[in-house]
Amino acid sequence: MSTTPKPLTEVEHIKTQSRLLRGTLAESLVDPVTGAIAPQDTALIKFHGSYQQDDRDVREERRQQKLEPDYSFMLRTRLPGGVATPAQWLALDALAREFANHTLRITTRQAFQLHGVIKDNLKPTIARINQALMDTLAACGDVNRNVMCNPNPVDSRVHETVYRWAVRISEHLLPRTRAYYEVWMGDEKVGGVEEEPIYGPTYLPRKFKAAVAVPPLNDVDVFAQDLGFIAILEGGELVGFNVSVGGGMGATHGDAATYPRLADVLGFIPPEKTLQVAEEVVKMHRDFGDRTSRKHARLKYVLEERGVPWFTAELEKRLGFTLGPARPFAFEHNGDRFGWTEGHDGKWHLTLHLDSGRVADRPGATHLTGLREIAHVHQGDFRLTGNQNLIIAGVPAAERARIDALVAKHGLDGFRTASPLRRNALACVALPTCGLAMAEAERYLPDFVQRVEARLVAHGLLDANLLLRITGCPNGCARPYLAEVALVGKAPGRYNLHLGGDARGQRLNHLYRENIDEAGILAALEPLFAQYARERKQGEGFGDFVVRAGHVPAAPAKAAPAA
Ligand code: SRM
Ligand code: SF4
Repeated sequence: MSTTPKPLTEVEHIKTQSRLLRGTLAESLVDPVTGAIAPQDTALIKFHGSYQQDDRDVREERRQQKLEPDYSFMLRTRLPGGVATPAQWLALDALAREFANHTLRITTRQAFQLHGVIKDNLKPTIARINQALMDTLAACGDVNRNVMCNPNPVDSRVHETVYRWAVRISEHLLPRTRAYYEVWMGDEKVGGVEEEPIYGPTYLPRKFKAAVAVPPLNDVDVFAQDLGFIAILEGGELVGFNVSVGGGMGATHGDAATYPRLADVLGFIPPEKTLQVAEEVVKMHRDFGDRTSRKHARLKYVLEERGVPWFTAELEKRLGFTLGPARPFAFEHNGDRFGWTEGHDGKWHLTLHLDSGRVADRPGATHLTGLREIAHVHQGDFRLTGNQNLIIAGVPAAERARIDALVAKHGLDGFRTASPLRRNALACVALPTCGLAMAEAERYLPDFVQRVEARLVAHGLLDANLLLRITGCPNGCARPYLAEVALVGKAPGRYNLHLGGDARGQRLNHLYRENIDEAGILAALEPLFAQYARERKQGEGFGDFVVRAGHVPAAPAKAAPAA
């Protein structure tokens, strides 16, 4: 009996015909009839670091007025490890005010996003990002995305080494096409045959994400990544990495064939094998990922369906060497540490909390202006965290007072008074820019936190380090399935409530209540908070407690090899 092969997805055809990501982007950009680009180019522009969006707050009104949607573009930088210089900050700040919606958005992958850039302004914006020695290449699309790295320079002398590896992984996995420079910088087309040695002409079946973690901090949520490198230090030196493969968060409501998955630790490699391993894992995604269904195309499904032994054997065959046994490691938490800390070199680092990573000027909280003023005087660098926060890093002791004064003047000192709940919380962008949002997230977070804080106060729990994450849909952009409490958008004002993550990024939570509104969420949490206040053990997190108390099953944790 012959079976007809399933057809490739539409995006595969677009990539095939795109002449290595050029498509008709150049023509689309100069089409004066519409603020949009041609439909096939909306898939391609992602590889260049941009998404076409429209303002969903006015979508219906414009439809009634028979106007086209209010199109604009989101731009995302590629910024390995989230390190930016003050000059780069100032360049982005200027672009935010000149061409975008007067905000900068720090993402859950340590990058910047600009929202609201109209088509005519895309080219100058991208050109200026490049002039500031950053780019947007491969920030989105079916390629390796921004490589995350533990951003904290405080504890470890090897941090600089580890960060360099994140940069090298990012650069090694960049697409080689000149399309980006032709379309955005007006470079001449160079003659000869162009090739994509790693990706091939159709790139990957889907997005690919990599991160480097430095235990005991798992602030990059390494097990949520397609590919993870867990730094192993001995005697304060980097001796290599444990390699983890097959993590991912995205799911679709009502489709059991899609699910979040934690990566598996495959084994240990010395540092000099890092790029080879990264390349071969990417190539395995290229070769084995499902190109017939976008929902089933992530590497995690290859791992889950073919199994870890098969994956490891195939990887080792391609590498030509075997991985060593995974080395012991232990993660303590996946959050940020706020306030000032002194680094090993006597410099100081100040971690600020930013609600959902949004840098804006609001009454009493002039964060955009404040960080601009800080960038003008700051002598170190900025480090974007994977938790949407910001570290003003490398401050000489004598400069601390000046930074403190600016932080206070512009209301950036919220971290000093905010509850742990507020400081740790993440929310994805969602409405009004995200085309996939089913419910509010970033705009809802402050109100929701306030309501939960009131209940925590009532139970004497305001000091609890509760990890809350909210997303406007099940795609998982704020990695909600790792939170102790997560709201996953289902419809306007309605969410699925997930409970039971471990705040170390090593255990998936579980669906606890489905499709409930705010009153339902608070009512569901109320008895759990009461019981937690009565019965929590010393140092026990809320996620661990709800599992121990049997409110949700204990999902298998990604345990570290025995120390
Ligand atoms: Fe995401 C799609 C925002 C991190 C999983 N994500 C989107 C889009 C581009 C919506 C779209 O496709 O039209 C969102 C744009 C919203 C906007 O208006 O800006 C969007 N994702 C974000 C950001 C900005 C969320 C944030 O609040 O910070 C993060 C940008 C990261 C970056 O700098 O690169 C962001 N997205 C993530 C993460 C977290 C991570 O990578 O650590 C995930 C879960 C991990 C994973 O990939 O499995 C994530 N985003 C998704 C998915 C689901 C993918 C899947 O496998 O099913 C989508 C939808 C898709 O790809 O079709 C998506
Ligand atoms: Fe949009 Fe959903 Fe991602 Fe939130 S989780 S930014 S709603 S795609």
